[in-house]
Amino acid sequence: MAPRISRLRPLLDQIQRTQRRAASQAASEVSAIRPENGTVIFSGIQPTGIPHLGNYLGALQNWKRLQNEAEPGTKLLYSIVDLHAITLPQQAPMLRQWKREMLAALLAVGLDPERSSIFYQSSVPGHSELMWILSCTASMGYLSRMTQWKSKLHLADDVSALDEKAKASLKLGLFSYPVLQAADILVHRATHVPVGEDQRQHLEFARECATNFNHTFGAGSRLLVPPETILSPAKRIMSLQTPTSKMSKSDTDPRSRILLTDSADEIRKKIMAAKTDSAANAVSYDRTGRPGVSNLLELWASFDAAGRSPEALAAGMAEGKGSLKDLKVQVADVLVEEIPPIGERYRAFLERDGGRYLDEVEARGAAVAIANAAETMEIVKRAVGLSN
Ligand code: AQP
Repeated sequence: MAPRISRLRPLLDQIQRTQRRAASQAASEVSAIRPENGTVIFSGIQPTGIPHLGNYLGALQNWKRLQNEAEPGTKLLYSIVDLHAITLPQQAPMLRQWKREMLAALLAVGLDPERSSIFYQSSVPGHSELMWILSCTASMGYLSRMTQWKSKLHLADDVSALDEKAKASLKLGLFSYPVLQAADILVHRATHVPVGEDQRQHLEFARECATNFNHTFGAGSRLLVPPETILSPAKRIMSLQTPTSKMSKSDTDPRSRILLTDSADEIRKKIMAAKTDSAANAVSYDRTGRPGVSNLLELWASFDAAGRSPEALAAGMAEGKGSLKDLKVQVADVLVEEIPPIGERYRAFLERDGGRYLDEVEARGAAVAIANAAETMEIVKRAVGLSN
């Protein structure tokens, strides 16, 4: 009997680890909170292009809601994460331009610099300083199982960092991206992090980094704060051209995404050209079987004033015998009402005071973030033995 159990031991351990991880993940996720005194909200976005509908529905809309509902005493920190952007090759003039454009876009969606601190990640040295300290205890095995570096390099999900294929293209910065992301969150002692569903795995890693650090250097006391994830109600928004992949700034096909700066005309053209399927010319919601049609229904539902679900919208269309073309016209109409006003505000912010307004907003946000990060770094350095 004993030898059989010992053979099963690795499997049992693995099952227990998976169960523990699922339980801890469920405990660390919420769909909405009302920020109150003591809450610290942090989130980031890469300056790798103009934000699209996926960024908006998966993250930015939630950032604005949290800001608008925050009670006095809540800290709101939103970072344009330029150090993350350079984990893939970037042209320097383009990166400089994208940083400013992202700042203008965040203001255009409704972030208010009087209430939210908006700053470039590279303006706050604490982010990279804490990253180094965390990377001294981060597990290569855990990082190797992360999916983002594989999807960025178009590698299979089961590839390991030591496989020949991965070694040929994988850079250390891209591999250790989740450690920097953990540092971004932990250096600000964020209690809550609003992100899209695609970031779930990284947030779990950040919690693990905080717990490990507290265990190693603080005898279990809360030197670093394990953050809770606030998942946006909008699921992952998919590419309009390949609806099995997520909508992304770096997709080479510009027709795959709706930018927050697109004109009404551009929006209509992209939606009318969206890939659906030839299963039927009627509308039905089936995320696995009909990803293109379901993505359009989800976009519509995300803006529906009556709050109807994608299933309810599909049922409503089927009753009226709506075709896929009718669905596209409907989705385009909804988006044309919502998106172009954001683009107009974006252009006004870019030009305000000859561009100086954006510099001032960033400098103010960075000053708050530098002071906030410095408090954590003092605690961390003392705990590790780097300072007295
Ligand atoms: N398609 C999506 N659906 C829902 N949420 C999304 N987010 C991104 N794409 C979708 C959320 O947007 C926030 C900022 O993301 P990011 O720019 O930091 O990085 P990303 O997730 O890698 O976004 P992109 O657009 O795909 O950028 P590139 O092409 O540069 O990698 C995050 O909260 C993310 O969840």
